[in-house]
Amino acid sequence: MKLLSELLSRVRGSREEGSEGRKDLEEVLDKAAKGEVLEFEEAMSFLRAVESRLSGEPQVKKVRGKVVFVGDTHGDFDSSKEVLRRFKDHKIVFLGDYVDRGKKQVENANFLLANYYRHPDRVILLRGNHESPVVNLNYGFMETLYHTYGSEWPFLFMKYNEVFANLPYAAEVSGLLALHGGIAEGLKSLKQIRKLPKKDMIPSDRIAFQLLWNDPYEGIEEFGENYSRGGGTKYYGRKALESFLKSNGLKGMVRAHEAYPEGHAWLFNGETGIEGMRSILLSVFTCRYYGIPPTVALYDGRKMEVVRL
Ligand SMILES: [Mn+2]
Repeated sequence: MKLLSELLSRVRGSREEGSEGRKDLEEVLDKAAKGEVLEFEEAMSFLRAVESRLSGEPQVKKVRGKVVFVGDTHGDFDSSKEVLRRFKDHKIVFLGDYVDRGKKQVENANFLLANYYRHPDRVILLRGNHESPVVNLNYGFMETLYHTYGSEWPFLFMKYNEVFANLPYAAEVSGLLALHGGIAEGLKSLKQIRKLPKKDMIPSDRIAFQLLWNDPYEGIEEFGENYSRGGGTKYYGRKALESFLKSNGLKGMVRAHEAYPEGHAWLFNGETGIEGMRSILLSVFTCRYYGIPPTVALYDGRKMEVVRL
């Protein structure tokens, strides 16, 4: 935490002001949208533009129409690219975890952020637990920036994370709740998510933290300590999810965060009224670096279909 605050004060200092990248933003966006690694000044002006657009996003995005849900990509630029190429007539809800672990983290982040910037109604980016400096300092992103940008890495590390802190926590997609980890203990209503503070980098809010970190577990009904992740994270059970969905007029939930062997998993039996939705919770994972098939889910408001990339 001390390192972070030192970084913050350095970045907020002289370098950011008065060193505007003069390159035409459109040109920079072209490069980023192809997943290219940008030069330092280009990257800063690109990220400032994306941040300003994201800062106007609500914490719960409302999405209608034909949708693809995409789980963790973790630097799997190829999967992200494939989704945009293959599902041209769909809106795409990315469920978070764009950086850390994989081989093309900067490329993946730039590609997704630039495509969001240009098509904010088609490319919806939600926040994952790795879109936080306390996580991506330790799992690969910081190192990647260091190797890419040398001594300038702290400025970009903080700027990417300022951008990430503006990503919405959830989406409401034709009766389904979509988010990275799951429901939180103490969460009763979607309104609570709508009111969560923006720019909460860590995040410090307990509900926000759990939305990004929690896992489902068939062995409990309500909430329990999540010993495998620790640090205040929780497991949620079928009853907890069922009552949250019911009291918020929702049919089911789609989340990511865990790499099941099949690339997806159905959890918590229950009726949704949606064809192909075999239970009230679908977990999906899309990164190809985990030895599992990268998987997405298609949903048009009536029917759910799991598809391998
Ligand atoms: Mn995750």
